[in-house]
Amino acid sequence: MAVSPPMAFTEQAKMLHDQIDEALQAELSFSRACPSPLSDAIRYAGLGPGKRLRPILVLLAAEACGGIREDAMPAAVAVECIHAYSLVHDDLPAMDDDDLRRGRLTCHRKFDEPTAILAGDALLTRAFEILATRIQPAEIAIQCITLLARAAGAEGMVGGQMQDLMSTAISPPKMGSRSGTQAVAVDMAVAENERNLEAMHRSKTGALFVASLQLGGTIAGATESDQGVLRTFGEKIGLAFQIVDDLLDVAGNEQQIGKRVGKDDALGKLTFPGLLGTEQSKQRAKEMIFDACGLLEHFGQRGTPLRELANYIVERDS
Ligand code: GRG
Repeated sequence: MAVSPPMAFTEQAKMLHDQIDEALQAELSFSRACPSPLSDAIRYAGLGPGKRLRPILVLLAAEACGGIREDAMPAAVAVECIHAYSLVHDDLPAMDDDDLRRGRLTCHRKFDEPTAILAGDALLTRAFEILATRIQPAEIAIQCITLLARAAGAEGMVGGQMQDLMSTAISPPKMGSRSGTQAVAVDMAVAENERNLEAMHRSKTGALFVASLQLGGTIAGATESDQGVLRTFGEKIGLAFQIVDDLLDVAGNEQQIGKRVGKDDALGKLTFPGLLGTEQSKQRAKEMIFDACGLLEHFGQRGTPLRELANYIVERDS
């Protein structure tokens, strides 16, 4: 019997993307009890042309731990619903006030602000409905609900968003003729800013990456050591993802990324390129991905797709 060659990662990712979208389509269908402007807004936000990175992480983590993709699909869809809700709310005038997302009008610009707020609320609640009703046995469903609620909530993504709203960079002393004490003060301010920035992103973006991997692991019956590897791998790729996101905001192409660029700088936000410079930021992201990929040795061959996804995260241009 002829053995088919291994599928290239881009083809595999496209296939996963399509399978996720099919499942998302089904889960974001509503009865007439949901007013049609609301279901239109939910589907606009939930099915928009995104990369589906987080649900792909759920599926690949499940497979790395010896599980089956189909069993992990409800959790993949639930994570994407949380992600879509966070984007809708993040784009609102009270938050980042954006008019472009995924190459199209943001939800509140396409519909209106109250509808976008409600669409975000509905995506958030749908995520937990999917976990509660589609995952068996109930004990695993409860573990998944707990995991995702913690990652998305006040001690995770929402808390990270609050840290972002509160964040102000500590200004290092002005450097004229830089004395020894001044140099130490500058280094300390930079280190403190870096710590704050990393802590904020660990919650705001990283928590959902980690949760995605752990949901996949939980459904596949991962061991504690599998989960430990997935957690550290998720933390590292989450941070690398954010560094690349900051770099794209500085030098990315608005059309390719599908959102406004240069906003971080205009708002005086603390960013990795702002803090470390472009080259050092790129280097940092590459190191994170290198370390993350090393951890995947734990899964042997089954870790290969996660490795390829990690490399995509640092090489992406959108
Ligand atoms: C709860 C209001 C609220 C916000 C949560 C995650 C978050 C905080 C806000 C999202 C804003 C943002 C742009 C964060 C930077 C990193 C990020 C999540 C980028 C978008 O993710 P991609 O690139 O998006 O995976 P696609 O469109 O591909 O799904």
